[in-house]
Amino acid sequence: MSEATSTNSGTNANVNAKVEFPKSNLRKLNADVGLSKFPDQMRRKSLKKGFNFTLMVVGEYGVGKSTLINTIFESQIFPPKDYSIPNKFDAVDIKPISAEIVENGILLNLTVIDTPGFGDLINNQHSYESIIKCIDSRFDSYLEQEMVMRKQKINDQRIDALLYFIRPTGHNLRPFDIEFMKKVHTKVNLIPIISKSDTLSKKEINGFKSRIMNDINSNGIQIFKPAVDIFDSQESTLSISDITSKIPFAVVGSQDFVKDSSGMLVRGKQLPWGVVEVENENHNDFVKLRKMLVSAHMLELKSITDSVLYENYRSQKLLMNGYIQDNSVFREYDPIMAKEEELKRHKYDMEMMEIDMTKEFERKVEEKELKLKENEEELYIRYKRMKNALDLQIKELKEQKDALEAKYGPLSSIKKKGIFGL
Ligand SMILES: Nc1nc2c(ncn2[C@@H]2O[C@H](COP(=O)(O)OP(=O)(O)OP(=O)(O)O)[C@@H](O)[C@H]2O)c(=O)[nH]1
Ligand SMILES: [Mg+2]
Repeated sequence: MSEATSTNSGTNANVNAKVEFPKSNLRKLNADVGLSKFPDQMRRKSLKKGFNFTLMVVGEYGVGKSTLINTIFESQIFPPKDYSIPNKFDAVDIKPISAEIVENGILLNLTVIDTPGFGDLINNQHSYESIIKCIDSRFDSYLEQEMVMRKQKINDQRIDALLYFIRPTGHNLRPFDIEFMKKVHTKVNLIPIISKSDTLSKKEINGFKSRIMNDINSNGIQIFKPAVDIFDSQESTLSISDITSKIPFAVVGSQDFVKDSSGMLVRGKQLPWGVVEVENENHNDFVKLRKMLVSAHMLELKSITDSVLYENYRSQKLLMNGYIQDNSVFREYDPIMAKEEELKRHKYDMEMMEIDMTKEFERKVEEKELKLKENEEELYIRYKRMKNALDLQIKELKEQKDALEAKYGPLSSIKKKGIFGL
């Protein structure tokens, strides 16, 4: 039975009968994948109880889902598979796998939901249905818990991002891809990926990417793009536009190590014409995808899931059940109000910073003035010493002159005649 069909999706259901999603194959893994670049405040939170992130991977049989996830998290999250055994599906089998990943003391409670069978059914309508049920049932579980307990205590299993794998055909999106994306784009952060990009040339990839983006835009499909904030530094604005320019990410996944041109061992694939390196930005977009997903925008993905996607779902669900949501009651869910509060907070921080900077400036000026005064005194003492030494010299010279004049007469007459009268 699939995960979605085993859950209870009604909001009127007994809330104590909390939906428990299977946590299979929990692994504890150490990694170096960019978690430690989380902002400090999140870091402290993560150190204490861990940070939950739920990722769904969708794509046809053998498109490279498991390999890419293992490569991103540098761990054997998905065990190796025997491709000699043919797969036969009569339903999409929703399979969550959980892992605890630790990097420099940061704990990530990762859940990856695999969807074997997607796109491989005789009637692919069922492919969509199982996935939509899975997304909805996780929203429902959250909604049910939210009605009876504090937000901090909720077991949050909502899906924070959906990686949609596109085969590297080099053509266009298929009607099937478009239909699926249209069904899920308002429910989940959609991230399109061209897998196995090493099978296409750079030129083919560029053409494929622009055809995919045309299809996405002309069908009004919303995909996740990191947002540029007016308060972002120039550096972070550039980094965001660099990431965005790579969408849809054309990636290579590999857990194997091969020798690069300089003989160094790198994660990559040995091809007949050379080595394709997973983490070489000239070879593919893996680094940018991982940066977006793990180190730079994981919190943003979670926040959009919470404040936009879940909120849409929740309002619709409550409306269907005869409730009208008053957003002023749910202040934390109103994106406009949240933004205004963020602006206020930012203004306050700026004012505080200005006060601190003024104080620091005044302290520095005072320090400098004191130093100048000390220097001035030191200079005066040196001047005094030199003047005394000079006075002494003048006095000595004068005494010598007097002695000479006593012996030879006034110096003015000696000068005229010369000592020897010449
Ligand atoms: N050339 C190339 N091969 C890849 C890449 N990623 C994965 N593969 C190979 O493709 C095959 C399928 O990879 P998986 O990661 O198991 O694919 P999957 O989508 O998880 O497959 P299912 O779980 O069966 O649906 C394996 O033989 C991988 O070694 C890639 O980036 N380039
Ligand atoms: Mg797999």
